[in-house]
Amino acid sequence: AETYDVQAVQDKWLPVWDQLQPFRADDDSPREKKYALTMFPYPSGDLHMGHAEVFAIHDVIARYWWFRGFEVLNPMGWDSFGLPAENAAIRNDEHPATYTYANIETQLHSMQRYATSFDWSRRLHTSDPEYYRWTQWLFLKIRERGLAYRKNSPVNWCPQDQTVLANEQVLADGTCERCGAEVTKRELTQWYFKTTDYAQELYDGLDALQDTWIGKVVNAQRNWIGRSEGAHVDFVLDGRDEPVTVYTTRPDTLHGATFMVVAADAGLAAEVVTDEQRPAYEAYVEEIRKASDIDRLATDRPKTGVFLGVHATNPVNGERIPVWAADYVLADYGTGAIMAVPAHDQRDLDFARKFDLPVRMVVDTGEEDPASSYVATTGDGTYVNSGALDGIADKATGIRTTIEQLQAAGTGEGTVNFRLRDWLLSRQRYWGCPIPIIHCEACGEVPVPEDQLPVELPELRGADLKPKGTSPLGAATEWVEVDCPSCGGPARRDTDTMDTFVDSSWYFFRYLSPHDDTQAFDTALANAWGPVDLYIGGDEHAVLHLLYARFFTKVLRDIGLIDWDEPFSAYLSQGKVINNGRKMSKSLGNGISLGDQLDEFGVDAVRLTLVFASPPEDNIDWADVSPAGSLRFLQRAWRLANDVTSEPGADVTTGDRALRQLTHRTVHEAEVLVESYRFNVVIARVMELVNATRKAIDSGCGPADPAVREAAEAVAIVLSLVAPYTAEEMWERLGHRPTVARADWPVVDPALLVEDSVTAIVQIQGKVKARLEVSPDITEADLEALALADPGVVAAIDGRPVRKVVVRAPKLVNVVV
Ligand code: ANZ
Ligand code: ZN
Repeated sequence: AETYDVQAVQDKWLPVWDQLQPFRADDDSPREKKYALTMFPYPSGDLHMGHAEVFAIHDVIARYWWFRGFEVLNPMGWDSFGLPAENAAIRNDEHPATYTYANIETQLHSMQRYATSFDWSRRLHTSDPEYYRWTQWLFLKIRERGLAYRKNSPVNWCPQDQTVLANEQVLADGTCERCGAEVTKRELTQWYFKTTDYAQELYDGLDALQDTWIGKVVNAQRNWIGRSEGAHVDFVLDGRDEPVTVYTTRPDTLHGATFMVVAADAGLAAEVVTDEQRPAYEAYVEEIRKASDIDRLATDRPKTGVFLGVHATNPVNGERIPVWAADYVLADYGTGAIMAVPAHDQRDLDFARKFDLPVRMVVDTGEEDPASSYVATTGDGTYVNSGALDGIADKATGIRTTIEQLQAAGTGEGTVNFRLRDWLLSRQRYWGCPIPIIHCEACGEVPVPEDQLPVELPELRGADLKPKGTSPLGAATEWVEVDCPSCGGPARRDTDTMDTFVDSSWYFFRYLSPHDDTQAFDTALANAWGPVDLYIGGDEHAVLHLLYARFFTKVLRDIGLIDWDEPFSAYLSQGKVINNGRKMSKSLGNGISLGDQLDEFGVDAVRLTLVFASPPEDNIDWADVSPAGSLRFLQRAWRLANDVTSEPGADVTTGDRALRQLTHRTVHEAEVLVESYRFNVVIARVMELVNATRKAIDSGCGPADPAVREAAEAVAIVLSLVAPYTAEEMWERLGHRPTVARADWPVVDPALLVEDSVTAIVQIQGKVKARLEVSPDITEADLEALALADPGVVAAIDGRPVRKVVVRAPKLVNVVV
């Protein structure tokens, strides 16, 4: 018999699809629109198993939506600026553009062979001038709204990549997200986007996404934005006119504030320190510069600090408390100054203990006094030593009362604080979008006029791009030195480039019209297609890309370019492909090459394996799955199509009922399962249908029964969601023209979903007293019980003793009284 030649089938259908373009989205289609988006890759190397997984999962949804009558926008492009490409280019001693565009071609070819349903007419690259022209335009719009600015401050610095990093790019252990080097601090002038202006909205918007964003992302963003409610409290310092404001979430503990701490590296500490204490202070600052924020905030770290020589006055009781500088208070959080309440905050208590400062309990929780236990009590209790609060036993009342008191005295007020910082977006690297600003001695910052965009990246062929701490663009003298657009005098271009996360914050708008040279995107199109109905990507972007894209969306709305608020209505984060329980890595030598897998088993078997392995959000251990088994299954499915002998369009109503029921049940379940992302179960159901159809052909109704054709066609259609080549080949062998991807989804007949039942007759003394709908395989005992419980039967028996019951399941019950 003929065998299934996987590679031949692939070679056969790829050019056919290329010609048919079945997935081109029509902006003017009357069909309801769906926007399916999956994260676009960095062009570093060829595709890997991770891409294969996410594309396979994503494709199920996109293809399913086409089947269900939607017009589907499913675009793809490349996030082609950025450090990975630049570092690789330096390693290979070639220009980043050469490296980048060569990899894009490789990846494109692989994606097409992988039979993804992307609409290639929408393809874009963020490193193309036609794209970044609009990135620059958006930067200028954002700046016009006062949401882009430059400031000098201590910033995260990666000594390996020799560039600044956004807070979001520093991992929890204080290392660089890209290269793993220990991140340090540097004082630099950098560009920022004012994400903090949107902190509240970015936070509130998460509530509505709670149920449709699958995975940990919503909580990760909540924590990152870090909203807390508390109070600003003003403390007057000896010899200083302006009071110092602290931020506290526990204003109710004000009576327990026994000292004050200001961030050692903040301007305030340097300003208020007395001459006598200055040498000690300066030595201390020198010592702490090296530590990361994470280290500094850690509770288990020995506390360090220095007395600044001044005292502050507590506004609620007039008490004078010493002012210290320490590194466990961060300069850029809250106000950079705190009131220390050692009895009820462990870090303050550790500090008090180290420097022998007083500890005063103001909330009695029934536990041992923190002054002797050295364990701060943070729970609820009754206020003590707290003036008017004494005796109150409720924290909310304590906080409210204190805030009212402060407000009345003009020494404080309730406030909301966010952990979120502004987004540091400038980078001292070459391969990125140039910042469209010109610096003029006379005019200051001057935006490049819109009609002069894009500011093209100079080629710098042969130049040394190795990171040096300042942008390599500074060396492009001819490019840098320009006339000021405002006064015509000599001026210099900004030499920094933008973080690649800027490029990817708006790419889903540009897909709508990637070659439009009159605007970034068309508002009507954005409102018609947007927001994205489902976005699929990895968890690693939880707080970076997804937060930035949300910020951009809100700004674009406020500029009036769109009328919606959130970019991604639903989000699904896929698990990782691992091997032998470990992340794939060079050092472990456990990497799996996608190319090898595709050569050995073919595209469909790899895709099927990835989708079948687990629910999409779980990790897949390649050691636990069987692409060979997937391939055997695909061959079985393919053989069904060869065996069918009825003609297309045969009357199915006369077909084998049991097989028809299974077919319709399978299609119906596939609908429910796809919509709830249980793609692996869809495949399990199709496998059952394939087995049943095989049985029907070999030892049941036979290959000529129209029910067999109906089943085989349903298999081809549902299977096309994951195994498009096999499905297309089946479809052709079943007598249809390509492409199965745009075939009519089978219409489920509800009558075939109902379980079959039979009518049982209940007789008393030979007379019919009731009819019962029961399962054909009901037991005698069940049928008897059912019959005797029937109200009609009970009434007919009328309390007489039952002498005999004869049961002939499932049809008859005869009762003798
Ligand atoms: C007094 C107090 C008493 C505090 C108490 C806590 C417990 P979240 O929830 O994260 O916003 N804090 C304020 N600014 C700080 C800074 N720049 N660096 C380090 N710590 C800072 O935390 C707010 C609490 O963290 C504030 O409330 C303050 O300590 C501290 F029983 O004030 B609290
Ligand atoms: Zn000027």
